[in-house]
Amino acid sequence: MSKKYNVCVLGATGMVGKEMIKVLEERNFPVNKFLPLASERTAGSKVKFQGKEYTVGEATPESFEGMEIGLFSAGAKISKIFAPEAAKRNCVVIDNTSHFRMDPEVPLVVPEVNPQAIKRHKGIIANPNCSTAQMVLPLKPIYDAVGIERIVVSTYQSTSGWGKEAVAEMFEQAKALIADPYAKITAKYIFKQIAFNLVPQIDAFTDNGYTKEEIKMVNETRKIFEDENIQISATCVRVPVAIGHSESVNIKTKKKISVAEVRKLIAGFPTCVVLDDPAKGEYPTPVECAGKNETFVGRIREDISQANGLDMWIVSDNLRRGAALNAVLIAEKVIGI
Ligand code: 3JN
Repeated sequence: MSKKYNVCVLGATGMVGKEMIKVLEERNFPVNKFLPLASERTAGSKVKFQGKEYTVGEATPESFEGMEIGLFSAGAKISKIFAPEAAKRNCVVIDNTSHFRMDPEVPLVVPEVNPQAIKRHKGIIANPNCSTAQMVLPLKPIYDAVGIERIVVSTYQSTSGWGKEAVAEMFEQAKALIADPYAKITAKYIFKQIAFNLVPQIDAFTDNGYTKEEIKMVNETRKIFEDENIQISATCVRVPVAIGHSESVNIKTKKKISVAEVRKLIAGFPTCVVLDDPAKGEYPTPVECAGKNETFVGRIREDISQANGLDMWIVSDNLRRGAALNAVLIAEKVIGI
């Protein structure tokens, strides 16, 4: 019989944690013991795995005793405390928070893009930010074929990226505004009203005017491509969509490449799908991509404003591709399947 692993999910009650459990099930990950964990705040609630109900335990350093794989998504502060405790006990942590992403000792991995980095791990492997993960996938085959000099990206990020409270807030605001267009809206989780609105702020502002989310995209993309010379500028925007992040991406390649060649390269890259037929009005939207594992690319066209410029539209399920699926794919590589 092939080996099965003791797997814990820290942050099991959150949107990403729940998706992690679903993806482990769907992919038939070889689980021996399953242990859902959370911080003090949500421990005690119930989750289901393979038809069995489990009570979510409160994470303590000892929880990781005997665990072999830990999928973490309970926030950066929790990861900071518990990831080293788990790693110390030989539980390989795949961490979905920003805490370890830029640590030179910690590989930052999208398995289809830089699987070679996994081998360097010392007990902790980082999952990129959801917006970075879905962007680097279709860019990777272009990067390998002709090089990328510069990336300018604007994101259209769904509320689930900020957690279930943000999704609920969007629906509550929408309900109030449908009942009364003049309803007074007070934003609680997202920085401003999100229903029927756009909010060009994700995470806190930094000193240079960019938000942390935007800086994450810059630094993480460079780390994953192992290329500090790529010039990157990002604008991250929250949009009133529940699941699925979209990105308008403009790149300047080092050598010229045709749109037909780009379509072929992306279509041939694992887990990427080209949905791009302007004649038929075909392109991806977040609603169509939610619940799916693939990263969808459309609107691929030559940028008419510069030499070697390309524009494209990249859409993916942020909870899956940007988080849960990416983590489970890393775990599969760690155990060698
Ligand atoms: O809002 C999104 O769409 C993505 C948000 C990600 C996020 C939110 C709060 C804290 C992160 C992240 O994954 O980078 C973090 C964090 O871990 O710092």
